[in-house]
Amino acid sequence: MTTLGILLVLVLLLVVFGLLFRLQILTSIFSGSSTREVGVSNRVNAILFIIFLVVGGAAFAWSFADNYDKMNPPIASVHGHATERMFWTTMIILGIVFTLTQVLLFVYSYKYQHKEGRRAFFFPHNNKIEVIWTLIPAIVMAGLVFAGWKEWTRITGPAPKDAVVVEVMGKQFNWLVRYPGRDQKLGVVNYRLIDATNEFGFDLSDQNGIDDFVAPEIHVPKGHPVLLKIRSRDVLHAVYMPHFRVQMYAVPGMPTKFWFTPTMTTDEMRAQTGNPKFTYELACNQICGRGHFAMKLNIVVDEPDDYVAWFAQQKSFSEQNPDVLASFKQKSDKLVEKETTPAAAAVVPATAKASL
Ligand SMILES: [Cu+2]
Repeated sequence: MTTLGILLVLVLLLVVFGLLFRLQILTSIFSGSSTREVGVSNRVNAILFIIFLVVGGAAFAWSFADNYDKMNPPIASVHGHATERMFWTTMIILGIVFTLTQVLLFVYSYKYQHKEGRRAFFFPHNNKIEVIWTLIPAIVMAGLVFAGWKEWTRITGPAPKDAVVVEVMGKQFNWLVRYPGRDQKLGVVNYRLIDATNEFGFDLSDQNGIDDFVAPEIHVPKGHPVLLKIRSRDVLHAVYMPHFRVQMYAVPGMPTKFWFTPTMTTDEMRAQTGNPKFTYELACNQICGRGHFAMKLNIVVDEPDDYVAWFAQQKSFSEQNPDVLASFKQKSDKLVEKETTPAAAAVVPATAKASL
């Protein structure tokens, strides 16, 4: 602590000496006993500004054009077209303002570089300019925000009643998928029940969960609304489905949702892109740990008939894991026994009293 104090005092002393030295130079300049040396670096800096503007601008344009296709995969959802339109409207307006201000910034730095004898123009205030550059951006921003808010509330509002429900749960480092069975109701899950077999934490004492099934990939029907129910088991993840323009956080302890309507089947997209291996993808886009890069899931968009056929083939979790189902049956049998045996019922309050 003492050493730190001494070091601090030394640094402060150095700063004070530096300021005194600078003060001395300034007084000598103003008293006329010394002239300020501008040197060649002034001109070099001015030229570097222009070089940076041209080279930097060209590099930006090249990287934008080169990555355009990666940033803009073909749209395969209904709302995707609206969000895309909004994105590009915002991008064009901001792009024009950004280019204009940056070009002026660098060109003026060059144009108004130091010249002997030239004095800066004193221009402290102008009401007209203040009003113009406050009102115009405020109106434009309000318009953009309003359009965004309108679209966002439409997308994130309640899903249509007949929507296909799919639950996606993020975990380090993969996605788990659960579908409600024929009853269209997802059963209760409990994180305390999670183990190597019961990865979702199915509570099979809830009848709604008996026909729920898990799937290795997401299947959805074309032209039908899909409600994604999103959860996380451990840390923050994010569901990112670029072709559907869907992105939503998967937050531990806070379920989120997103509904969308796919417009192109996987086969149609394969034909359009000319890539026979094309698959829609759900990727995690929230850095969540060392296996984050591999956190992907395939999505298959089927024709409605194919989807129905796929759905019919799926076996429920309880059917595939009779041991887990049996363990719940045992538990409930014991509970029934306890409730119906008067002796057992009498023991419970007695022990509870004793423990107090
Ligand atoms: Cu991740």
